[in-house]
Amino acid sequence: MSKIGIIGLGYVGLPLAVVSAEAGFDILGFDINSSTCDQINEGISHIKDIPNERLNTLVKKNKFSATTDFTNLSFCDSISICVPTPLNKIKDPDLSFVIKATEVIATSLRKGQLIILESTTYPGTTRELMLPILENTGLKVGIDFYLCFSPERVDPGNEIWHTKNTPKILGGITEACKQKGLKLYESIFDKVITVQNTEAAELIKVYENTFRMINIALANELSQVCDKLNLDVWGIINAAATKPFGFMKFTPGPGLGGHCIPLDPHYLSWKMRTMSFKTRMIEIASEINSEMPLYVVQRVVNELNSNLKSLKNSKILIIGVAYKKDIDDLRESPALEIIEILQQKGAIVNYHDPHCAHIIDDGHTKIQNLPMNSVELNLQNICEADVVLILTDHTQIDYSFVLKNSKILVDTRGVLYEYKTAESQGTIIPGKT
Ligand code: SAJ
Repeated sequence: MSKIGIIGLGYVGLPLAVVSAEAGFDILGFDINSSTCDQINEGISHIKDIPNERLNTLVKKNKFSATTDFTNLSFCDSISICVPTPLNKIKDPDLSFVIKATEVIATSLRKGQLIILESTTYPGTTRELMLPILENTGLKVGIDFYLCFSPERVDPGNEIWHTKNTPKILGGITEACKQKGLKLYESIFDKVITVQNTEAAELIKVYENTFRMINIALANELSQVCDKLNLDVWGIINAAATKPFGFMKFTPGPGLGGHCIPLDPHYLSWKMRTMSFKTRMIEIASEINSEMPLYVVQRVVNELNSNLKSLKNSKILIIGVAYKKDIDDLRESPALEIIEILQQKGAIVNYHDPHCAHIIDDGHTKIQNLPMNSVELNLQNICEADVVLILTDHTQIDYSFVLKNSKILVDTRGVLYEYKTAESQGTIIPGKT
C-alpha cells in the first residue's frame, strides 16, 4: 500500500494528505476546485492550520500533488473521502458529494483497493449508500475491495490536538475491511481505535458533536436564566467549573457556528426520524441555540432602550465575526445572522476582526452592502459607536481599551468577566493592558 488518494482537500482532506505524506506515502489529492489544486501544487496552503512551508516541502519532494482529474483514482491503493456533508434547505442531510465521490471511485474500482469515508454522517451511510454503488461493479466487499468509516476529528485552531495525534476511530464493513484499514491508518496516526462496524464509527462521531451541541445549548439557556435572575452567568459557570469531578465547562455565546456542531446532530435526528424515533434532546437544543442571535439583538435593544435610544440609526461596532476565537473561519458564524438582523432593524453596523478582513457575498447571507471590510479598532470607531458588541473573543483584542472607551458594551463571550477577574486579582491578561 504505497499510493493514497484523498478526495476533497479542505479542512479535513488537506491535513490528512499532509500527515499521510509525512508518514512516507505518495499522496494524490483530488478536488473539483482547480484553483485549490493549482495552489497546492505551488506549495500554497489555504488552511490556516497547515503552514505553506510544511506543504511546500512535500510538494517539492513529489510526495503530494493535487489534480481535478479523477481518472487517476485507479492508481491509488487506498482512497479517503473527505467531502462536505452539509444540510439542504430543510435541514435534511445532503449526501450528494459523498455519492458523487463514491460513483467516480466505482468507475475505476479495482481489486485490493481500500475505501475510507471520513466525512461526518448518519449511521448507515457507508453500508446503505456507498456499498451498493461499489458492489454494482461486481466486486465483493471484504474480498475484492475493502470499505471503512473513520471520522475526522479536526478542531480548527487547536494547537495541541491535530490530525496525527488525535485518536482515530475506525470501523469496517467486514472484519477484513477493518484489518486492512487498521494496517494503513496505524502507520499514519499515533493511535487507532477500532470499533464494532461502520455504523458504530458513524454514530460515535455524531454523538461527539451532539454532546457539544446539547451542552452548549444548556449553557445558552443558563445565560437567559441568569439574566432573569440578575446573576452573572460567567461567575456561575466559572464557579461551577471549580468542581474537580463530574462537570465539564461549556460557555454561552451568540449562537453556534462552524460546519460541524450546528449541523451534524441533524444527521442523527433525520436518520432516527426515518425509524419513527424522535430525538427530542437534539431538537430542543438546536432550537435554543438557533434562537441565540435574536436573543443577542434583544440585549442590544434593551441596552439602547435604557439609554433612551432606539436601534434604528444606532451605530453598532461588532468585535469578532469568526465563528470562534483565533480562527479566520466564517462558516455558519452567528455573527453573520446578527449583522443581518441588526441591519434589517435599521442599525448601522461595522465590525472589527483581526482574522477576517472581509465579509464577502457567499450567496447565502442577506447582509446588505457587501463586501464589508473590518474597520480599525481605534478610539474614533469605538467612541462613534452607540453600542460595542463582542461576538468573538479573539485573544489579541485589547479589551481594556474597548471597555474604557465604549458608551455601551454588550459582551456575549464573557471576556469582560475574565478581564474584571484578572483586574481584581491584579494579574495581567496577555494582550490586554
Ligand atoms: N461554542 C460555544 N460554547 C462552548 C464551545 C463552543 O458557544 O462552550 C461555540 C463556538 O463558539 C462555535 C461552535 O460552538 O461557534 C462550535 O465550536 P467548537 O469549538 O465546539 O467546534 P468546531 O466546529 O470548531 O470543531 C468541532 C471540534 N471541536 C471540539 O471538539 C472542540 C471537534 O469536535 C470536531 O472534530 C469538529 O467540530 C468536526 O469537524 O466535527
